[in-house]
Amino acid sequence: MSRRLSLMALDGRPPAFDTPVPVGQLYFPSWERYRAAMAGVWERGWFTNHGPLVQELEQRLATFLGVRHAICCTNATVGLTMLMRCLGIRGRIAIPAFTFIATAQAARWAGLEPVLLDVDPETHMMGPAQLQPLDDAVPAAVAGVDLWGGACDSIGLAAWAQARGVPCILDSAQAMGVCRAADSVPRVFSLHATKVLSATEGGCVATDDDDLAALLRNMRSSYGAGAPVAVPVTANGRMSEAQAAVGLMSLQDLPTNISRNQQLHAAYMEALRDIPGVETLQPTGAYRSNWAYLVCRIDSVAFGLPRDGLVRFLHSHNVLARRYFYPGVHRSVPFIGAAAAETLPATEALSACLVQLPLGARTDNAVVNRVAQLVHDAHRLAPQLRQALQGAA
Ligand code: T4K
Repeated sequence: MSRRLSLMALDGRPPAFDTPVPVGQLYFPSWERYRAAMAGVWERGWFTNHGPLVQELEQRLATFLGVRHAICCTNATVGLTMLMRCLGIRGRIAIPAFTFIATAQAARWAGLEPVLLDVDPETHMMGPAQLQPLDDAVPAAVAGVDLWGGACDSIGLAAWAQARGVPCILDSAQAMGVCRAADSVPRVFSLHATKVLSATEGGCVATDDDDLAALLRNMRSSYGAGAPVAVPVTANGRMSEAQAAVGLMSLQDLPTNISRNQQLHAAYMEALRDIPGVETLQPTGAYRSNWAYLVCRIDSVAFGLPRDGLVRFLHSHNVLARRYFYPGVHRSVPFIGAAAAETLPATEALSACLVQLPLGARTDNAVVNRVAQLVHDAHRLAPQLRQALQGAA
């Protein structure tokens, strides 16, 4: 899908937006706050290696998440890889095929073979029901993935894993600020710029397990590790002071940004309500969402255009809607053929019909209404757009 600025949109009008409107959260502190935070870093002359800001962020995140340990690292992909290595998992790990490719890539970096499973067609997440095919071929571990500001059934996944004596972990890259029923599953959050809590890049592994935390700190680097613990391999998974400074400000702003998201999400629900073939999804499985994702399911027959047609129309108006997750992991290099498409009907269907619309800092009520109006227009102009798309193909 093209991200170029268009001169003329697919319906022949000038683009609705002069500058691209992205889907990412992109909530950042003001330049003045950033400058003050960086001045402190420069004054201390301490830029990385588990400095005071990383230590403060770890403490604040542990309190916020209600866990004994929050271990900050470079990004969630590195955090997932380190977690898998520290748990000593060898062999096969069950993950959903409907996830960001990073879940599977982390497994690969950890030397594991991902077993790609389907997801629930309603929640879009893998739960214990999807693990059933593995009852007779138990993998070495299970990794659930939280999606769309919701929470997967981590208690069910953990119970399945525990009954078979294997570890369960969570890829909670998208789930910072999501409140769920308590479990004791170690998990990894992303603090990427597009996430609701951002350190520009960053990740955080959360666990109550003291031994696991010690392993993670030693594997991440020798700095800030406390007592030395033997690990199979060390990495440089450190978070810098500059990242932590942004992360601390972002954590301070998190409640405000989540409420803002919630209000914008409700505005989208209202504005998209009556468009045939468009279903706007609510987060599932959590008792409080971070409202960071606006996901619509497009029924191409009722809407008049396939999902990809809508995305191309929106891009031509500089709305950078995304097709997360297209394609499924089983159709992405290097995992092509790792699972047969017939075994993944929900993944196949979801990767063909979901679209994410902009939410977050670059969005306000006016943007929501204009984007929703464009979706209305796409439905109304569907026959004309189908022709334009065919011509452009
Ligand atoms: N597991 C799951 C379930 C995940 O969703 C992710 C990441 C991970 C694991 C791995 O976490 P990390 O290792 O990244 O910490 C984006 C994000 O890069 C990625 O973090 C996220 N999930 C994924 C779902 O989306 P891209 O490559 O599709 O999007 P990107 O970076 O092009 O940005 C999206 C939009 O935001 C674009 O229109 C451009 C705009 N943008 C982006 C950045 C970074 C800006 O305007 N400014 C910016 O600084 O992956």
